[in-house]
Amino acid sequence: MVRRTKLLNCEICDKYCVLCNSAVLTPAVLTDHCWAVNEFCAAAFARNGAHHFRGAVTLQIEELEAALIGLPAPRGGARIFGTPQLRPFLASDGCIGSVAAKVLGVQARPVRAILFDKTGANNWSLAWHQDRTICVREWREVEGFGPWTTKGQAPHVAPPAALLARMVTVRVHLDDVPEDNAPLLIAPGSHLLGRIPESEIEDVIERCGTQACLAEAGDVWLYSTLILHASKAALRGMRRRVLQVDYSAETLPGGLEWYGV
Ligand SMILES: O=C(O)CCC(=O)C(=O)O
Repeated sequence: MVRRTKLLNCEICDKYCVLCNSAVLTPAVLTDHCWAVNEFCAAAFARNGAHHFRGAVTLQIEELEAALIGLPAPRGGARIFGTPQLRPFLASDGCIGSVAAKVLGVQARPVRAILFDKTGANNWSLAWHQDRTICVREWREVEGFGPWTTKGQAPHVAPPAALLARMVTVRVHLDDVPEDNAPLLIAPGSHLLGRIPESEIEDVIERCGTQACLAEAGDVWLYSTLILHASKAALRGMRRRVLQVDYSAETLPGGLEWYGV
C-alpha cells in the first residue's frame, strides 16, 4: 500500500516535491529535493547554486554526440574551439543555451566549452576547488584581471570574483552518472561566498554540506560557476562524457574579449 501523507510546499518556491509524495518530509528535505524536479525555481537556484534538469537534451542526444564525434577529450578534458556544429545547441534558444538563459536571460552566450570523457583508461579525480579563470582572445592588462595562464593554447585569466558570480555553467550528460561513475560533488550555497581561500575550503564544506549530482544520459545540471566542487575518478569500467559550457551575459572591460566556442 502506498502511504500518502500531506504534501509540504518547498519553503523557497512554494511547490511540492513530486519525488517524495509518499514520504514524511521535513522542509529541509523538500528544499533539497526541489532541485531534482523539472520545475525551475530561480530563488532556489540563487540559494543552492545548482539545479537538475532531467531529460533536457534526451531528444537531441544523438545529434549532440554526432556534433562532438572526433573531438579530442584527453585526461582532464579538452577545450572546444571553432565548432560551428555546436552553435544551434548552445544558442540561448537551443536545448543547452536555454538552460543558461533561465538565469541569464536571452543575452546568455557560451564563453567556454570543455569536453570531459572519463573512462577506465582515461580517469582522474579533482579535489575541492572553484573554477577561477575565463578564456579570452588575447592578453591585455586590465585592472582586477590576473594572473594569466595558457590552457589548450588559449589565454586564460582570473577575473574579479564578482564577474564569475554572475556566470553559470551547464553540464550536459551524455552517459549515466550513478554514485560510482564520478558525479560532480558540490557544496550547495558555497557560490555565495566569493573567492574562497584554500585554507577555508574544508570549513566551507563542513558548513554547506555536500551533494552528489547524479544524472542520466540526456540530463543537464546547471550550476553557479563559482560553486565549490570536486569529482572522484570513475570506479567502474563505465564511460562518463560531459560537455561543460560556461555562459555569461556580459561584455568584458578594457578591450578583453571572450574566446567563445
Ligand atoms: O567533470 C569533472 O569530473 C570535473 C570537472 C571540474 O571539476 C572542473 O572542470 O573544474
